[in-house]
Amino acid sequence: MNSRWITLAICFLSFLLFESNSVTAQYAIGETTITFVDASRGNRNISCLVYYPATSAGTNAPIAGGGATEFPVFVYGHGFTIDPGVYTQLSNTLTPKGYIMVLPETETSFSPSHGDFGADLLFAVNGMQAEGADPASQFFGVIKNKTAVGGHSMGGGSSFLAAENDPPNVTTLVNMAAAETTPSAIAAAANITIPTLVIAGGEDCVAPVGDHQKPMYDASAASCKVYYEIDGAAHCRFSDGGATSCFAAEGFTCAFGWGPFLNQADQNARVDDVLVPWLDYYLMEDCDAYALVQSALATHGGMNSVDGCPTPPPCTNVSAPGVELEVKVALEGPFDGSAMSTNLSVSGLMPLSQPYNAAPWNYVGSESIASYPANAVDWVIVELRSSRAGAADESKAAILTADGTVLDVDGTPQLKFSTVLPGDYYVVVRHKGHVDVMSGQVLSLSAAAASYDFTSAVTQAYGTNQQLLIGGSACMLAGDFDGNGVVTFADFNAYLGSSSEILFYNNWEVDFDGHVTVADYNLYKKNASAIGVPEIQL
Ligand SMILES: [Ca+2]
Ligand SMILES: [Ca+2]
Repeated sequence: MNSRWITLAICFLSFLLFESNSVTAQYAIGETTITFVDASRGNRNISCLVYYPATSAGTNAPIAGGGATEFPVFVYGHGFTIDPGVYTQLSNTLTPKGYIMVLPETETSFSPSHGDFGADLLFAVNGMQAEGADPASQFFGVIKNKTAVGGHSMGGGSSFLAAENDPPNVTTLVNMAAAETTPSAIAAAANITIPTLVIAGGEDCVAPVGDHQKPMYDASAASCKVYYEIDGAAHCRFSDGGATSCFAAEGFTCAFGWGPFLNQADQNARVDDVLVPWLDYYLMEDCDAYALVQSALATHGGMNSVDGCPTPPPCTNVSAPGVELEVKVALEGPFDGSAMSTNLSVSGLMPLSQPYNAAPWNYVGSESIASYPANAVDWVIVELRSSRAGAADESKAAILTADGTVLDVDGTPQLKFSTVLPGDYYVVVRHKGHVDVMSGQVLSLSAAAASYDFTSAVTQAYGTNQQLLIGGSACMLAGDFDGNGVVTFADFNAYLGSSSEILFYNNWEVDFDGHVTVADYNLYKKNASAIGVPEIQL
């Protein structure tokens, strides 16, 4: 270890004392099998073992996250004649952290096609993305568009074939004791520029580093590549210890001149020390994790090379908080089939400060306006949530206008949420007197404004019958006078307590003519027993 590495090691060891891995989720391991069918290769069946983050352990257990969390995928190819089920050291480590492991079960014979196996790995990468987009799949909506492809031995070599020419859905290439293939993995490496981690065993007598992993690494055109050769690591111990056929061959090949060897547990742990933060960095987008890769490389001896990779601090690309959203929504009460009434602002009844600072909203925001924007209808609350049932990550009071456009208090249609990080959010719109709505889809929000239009279809609101169509526009349901998300007799009582008030601004004045009359009651009555989805109820 040269002095530079010693300095780095000391630096990172002290850093580690204060660093906690931000990927803290721990999930149970669900298992299933998926068979992808590749029509371009004669309807070839590619059966895969799949280990995924689940709410409880077991076969086909419900996926974790309630449909609101996206998980990255690691597609991993088995070694020559090795059962794909003996890599549980990887799934047992990675799946609880939120990774989906996918292991193709093809090409397990004594005469495998490396080319087909590489194509199978890539097909599984794209197949999982398709599952994420398929409403009929158990993985609908939960597949992150970040995937690692890799493998062990023959599967490692084949992973170079899969990643050749940087296919669009492959984020990083990671393999262990990769063996040269036909066609050549070494040749394919020259056509790969995605970040690549080559893990090798210093005592690998089956696929010795000088003939296999080192030439692959040297040939790689990756923008960031790491060669991690673990002292004492042997070929077959890159499995969970169950690779029986591999161990038989290894025992014969390595009888003389090799060793001493790391034991199974230590070898697996050395792999994890670099593999886990590498995947956390590239697939979980945990910026801090790259420093852990470097500290592990510096701490563990062996022959390591790093080329072109980020140097600390690697987090200059950390997302700044702040997202923008444009939203359109319509209220049944004041909507005449083409626009909403602006009577509350025209007659000066609409307050100049947000009115949701009372129960059941208890929203404490200080939004106010000096004067009404053109065509102001009323105040609404817009919430962003990272999960459907969770609390709001950030809320804003904003001004609904006659055509459904919601304005920020600065008068522009870009609602500015200043504290949340760019990411995926559900949108909730609340209005006193109407049943609140939540977006049917999750939205990817960033500093560049995205838009969501609740009025374009009833189904833009999550759940069944959460809006009604008037003159071609989907509208929020009137009559929830107490704002709790369901229309019941309690709302009628709220109305009854103030019927016949004139020039009035309150929840039960819901057609916005400024008077509490039978017209408001009739809106309640037609929607009586409407039930908002549980996620919006207060
Ligand atoms: Ca109610
Ligand atoms: Ca009225």
